[in-house]
Amino acid sequence: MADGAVAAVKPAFDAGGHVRRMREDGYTIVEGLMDADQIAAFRAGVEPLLGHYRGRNDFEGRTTERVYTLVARGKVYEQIVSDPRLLAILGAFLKPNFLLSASHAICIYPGEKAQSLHTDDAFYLVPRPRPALAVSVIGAVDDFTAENGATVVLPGTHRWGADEIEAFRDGRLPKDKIPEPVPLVMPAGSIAAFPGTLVHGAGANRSKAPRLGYTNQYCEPWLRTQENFYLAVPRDRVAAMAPETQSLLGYSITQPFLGMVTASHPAKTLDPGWTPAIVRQAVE
Ligand SMILES: O=C(O)CCC(=O)C(=O)O
Repeated sequence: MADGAVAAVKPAFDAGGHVRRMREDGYTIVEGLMDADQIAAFRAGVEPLLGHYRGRNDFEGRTTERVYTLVARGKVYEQIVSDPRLLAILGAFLKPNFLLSASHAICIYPGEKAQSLHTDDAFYLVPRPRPALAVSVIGAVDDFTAENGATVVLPGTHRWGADEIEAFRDGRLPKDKIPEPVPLVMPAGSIAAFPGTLVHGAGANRSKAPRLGYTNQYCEPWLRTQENFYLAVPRDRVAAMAPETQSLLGYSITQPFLGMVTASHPAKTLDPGWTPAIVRQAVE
């Protein structure tokens, strides 16, 4: 597929419309990415893991709990990471064999304050304005409301240059240059997708119930990912995943040879009995 083209998916799904909204407004919402069974499976998978930790800093959220490496914690998480509708949208922004960069559940408990507004690809030090080097997905497992901490976005800020970003961060940007914040109110099962250049953050949870959601973030295949999935996910688990998910986890080659394993394709490491060449070829 040509870079920037929109892949074909079921005719009823308007991937091109979502891509257009992301380019124009900086975000889009896809309702129904998870059905009721998937939502139930999502909850069942993370509930035993919740209730033990809190964020270690204001960014993670001190009244927020995150479950990292979500993709490898059950089938439903693999499905949502590589849903064909989502891959069609992502393929319009990122080069073939783009990677999963981060995958975690985010449970925002009542009383949590708003997360500081930020961009998700700020650590890739390529000057702005620029095309996104990453695309973020935020998914709703509970309904997202303005009261319970729905993600807040500043539409159009994906086009901001470095000067505007810095002035905004330092509180120097005139108020009339800052777009009205939009809470991403959406029903459970929906996702919001936006380029990594868009200013956004989790909202404050002023409700009486936790807000369960998740983020899956994707990046160009020539960039370092936030989570190191090669080390985090045992190879036998990767071997049992769909080829699209394996590719997202880095078991793919970016032309001409980024990602090779001792001059061979990384997917070969998923064969039973594979041993590294440096072990096989060891000289006594
Ligand atoms: O949970 C959310 O609504 C957004 C979280 C977020 O933006 C982040 O942690 O980078």
